[in-house]
Amino acid sequence: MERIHIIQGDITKIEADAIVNAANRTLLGGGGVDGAIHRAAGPELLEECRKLNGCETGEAKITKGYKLPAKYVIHTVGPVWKGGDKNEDQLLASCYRNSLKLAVENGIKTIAFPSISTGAYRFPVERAARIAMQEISEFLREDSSIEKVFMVCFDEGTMQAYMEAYKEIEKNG
Ligand code: AR6
Repeated sequence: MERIHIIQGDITKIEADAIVNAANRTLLGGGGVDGAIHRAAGPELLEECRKLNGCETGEAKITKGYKLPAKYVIHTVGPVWKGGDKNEDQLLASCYRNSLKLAVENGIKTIAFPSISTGAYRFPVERAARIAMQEISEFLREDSSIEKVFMVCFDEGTMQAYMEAYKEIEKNG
C-alpha cells in the first residue's frame, strides 16, 4: 500500500515513467486533463494518436510523452456516467486495470493517474475514488514491478475523496 501516493497538482508536470490520460474514444484530444496533456506534450502526441484508431471505453493504449516530463502517456477511456446501471463501475475499474497492465508490459515503474471520468463524464467522485483505490491496490498486491502509483488530484475535493477511499481500503485490507 505504501506504493500509492495521493497528491494534489497538475499531472502534466509529474516526472513519472508514464502519466495516464482520461481520453475519449477518438483519442484525438478534448478538454480537461486530455486538453492539458496534449498542450503540454505538443503536436507530435496528436500525430501518434491519429495512428491508433481510437480506443474502446475501459481499454488503454500507449504513446510516447514527447515534451512532457513523463516518457509515456497511457490513454484510457472512462465511462460516461449514466446513472450507475450501465456497467459504469466495471468499465471504470477496467480503465485502471488495463492501464496498469500496459504499464507493466512496457517496463514502467512509476505511473500517475488523474481522476478518470469524474470531470466531463460526471462519474460521482466518491464512488470513482473507491473503485480506483480498490483496483490499484489489488493490482499492486499481485505485481511487484510497479514501484509507485501517483493519484494526481486537481482540486481539494477530489483529493479528499481519494484520501478517504484510500483510508477505507487500508483499514479493511
Ligand atoms: N491534472 C490533473 N487532473 C486534471 C487536470 C490536470 N492538468 N485537468 C483536469 N483535471 P476530465 P473525464 C481533472 O473532464 O471526466 C475530455 O474532454 C479534473 O478536474 O478531464 O474522464 C476528454 O477528451 C477531473 O477531476 O475527464 C473526454 O471527452 C479529472 O481530471 C472527457 O473530457 C477528470 O476530468 C473525459 O472526461
